[in-house]
Amino acid sequence: MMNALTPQAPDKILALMAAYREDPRDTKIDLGVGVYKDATGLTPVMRAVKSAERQLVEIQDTKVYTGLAGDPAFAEVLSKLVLGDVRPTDRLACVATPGGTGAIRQGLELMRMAAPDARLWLSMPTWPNHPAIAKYLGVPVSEYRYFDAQTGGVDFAAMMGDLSSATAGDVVMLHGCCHNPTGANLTLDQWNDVADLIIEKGLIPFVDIAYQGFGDGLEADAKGMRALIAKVPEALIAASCSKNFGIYRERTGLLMAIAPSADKLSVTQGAMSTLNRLNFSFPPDHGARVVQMILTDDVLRSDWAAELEDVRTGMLGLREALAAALRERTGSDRFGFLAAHRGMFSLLGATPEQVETMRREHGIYMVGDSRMNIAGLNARTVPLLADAIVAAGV
Ligand code: PLP
Ligand code: TYF
Repeated sequence: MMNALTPQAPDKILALMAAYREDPRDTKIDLGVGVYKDATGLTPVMRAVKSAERQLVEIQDTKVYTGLAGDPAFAEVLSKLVLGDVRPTDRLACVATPGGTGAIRQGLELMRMAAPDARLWLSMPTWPNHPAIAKYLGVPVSEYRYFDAQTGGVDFAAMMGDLSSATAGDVVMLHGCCHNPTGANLTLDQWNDVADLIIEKGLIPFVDIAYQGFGDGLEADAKGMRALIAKVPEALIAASCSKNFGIYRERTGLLMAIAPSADKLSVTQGAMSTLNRLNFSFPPDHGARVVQMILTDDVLRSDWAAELEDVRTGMLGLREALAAALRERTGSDRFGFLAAHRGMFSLLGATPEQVETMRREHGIYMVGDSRMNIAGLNARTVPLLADAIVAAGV
């Protein structure tokens, strides 16, 4: 059997992580994988997570299976955090999943089960796992233009133009906030326009939200998505707790499906629970329980929100410092988009050769498409990166 296997294309982001680790230079700078790092380069366990975990060890008296959908208390609090006051209680089906990736996978499985001929529309560019999972599942993919390399912003006219050729029943993947890899995001007005197009064309939105709290704040980051959800009859939402709770390896995510009417809730929930059973039976519970404890305890919740806010403002400060350092060196505002972007990532706009030069000459590791993880910087390395960008002729 194994004789028939052929080599699989490696995940470029994860391959870069390995290359960074093997580089012996102590001056190297890691702007690769999307993991938050503090000014000393560490990814600490958040205070509220540590505290909830300590309590959990004391109070947990069984580790028997949860339900196929995971703990309903987790789904309730996380769906409230994501959807806020547009959460449609009588139409909302949820399953806990292994991370946001698991939620995307289960959402695409649901799409394939319900509408095998529907196309999935992905932004160009997007997180590489979106097309990879869709392709593996045999879900047909179309791309819509999204990023304007000239301005570093969203090419909204092109996006709307491309989406207007989608067919009723097609699914449109949207990044809820902090677009990966570009860092360029829709305005609230643009979210509303996308919602109107989705309704007019009979499309189904699938929102991937993996960075709530990393852009403009927990509530602000959800605003556009909520405006969309308030309008559309059906939707899928994949939420990840990996980044905003810093619990990457606990694999904590939630797939939410908004059914078109309350009488379709039970069949939707049943399909989602069955898909969990067919893929892994019960979802991981530890991270979900920690998140649920934090979100339902006033002290833990405010401490978590405060620490997340420090993470967010720290990244914003680095963005501004980098844009300023480049303004100083180039005498232009050509890189001003770096300060306007939100989240962990920005697409710098360097060629693959320039990315390679920066890696070889300066030990700076960014993804080949010139995606930089802003959290990989600190006050000392911002000027080094600005020098390298200018030296590489970006
Ligand atoms: N979606 C996007 C756009 C991401 O960048 C990530 C990565 O963190 C995820 C989803 C899901 O991550 P995880 O499976 O670690 O929760
Ligand atoms: O884009 C990133 O860097 C993060 C982390 O297969 C990640 O989303 C990268 C690749 C992958 C899973 C997670």
